[in-house]
Amino acid sequence: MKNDYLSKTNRPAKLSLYHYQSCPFCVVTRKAIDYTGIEVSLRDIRQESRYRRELIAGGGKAQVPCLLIDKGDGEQQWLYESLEIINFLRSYKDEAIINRAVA
Ligand SMILES: N[C@@H](CCC(=O)N[C@@H](CS)C(=O)NCC(=O)O)C(=O)O
Repeated sequence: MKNDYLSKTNRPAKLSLYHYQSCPFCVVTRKAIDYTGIEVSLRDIRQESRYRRELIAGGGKAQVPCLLIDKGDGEQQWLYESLEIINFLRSYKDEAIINRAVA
C-alpha cells in the first residue's frame, strides 16, 4: 500500500513542530496534535534560539507554526501554515490506522 509519509526504509516520519507558546496559530496546531495523539517533538523558538536558527535555515523564514517532516532517508519537508499542518496530521493519522488494520 502506498504511504507518502513512510521513508524508503519504511519507518514513519519523525515530526517536529517549531512554535511558541503565545502564538494563536500554534495553540490551534498543538491542540490538533494532542487530539490526534501523534508523537511530535515541540521546538519552542522563543525558548531556544537554536530552534529559530534551524527554522530559518531549513524552512526559509521564521514564521510559526512550521512542521518539520523528517523521513529519515535524507528527505525533509518544512510545512508552514497551521491549516496545512492540521490537514497533514489528519492524513498521517488516517494512514497509520489503515496500515495497522492491514498489517
Ligand atoms: N497563516 C499562518 C499565520 C502564522 C503567523 O502569522 N504566525 C506568526 C506568529 S502568531 C509569525 O510567525 N509571525 C512572524 C513571521 O511571520 O515571521 C498560519 O495559519 O500558520
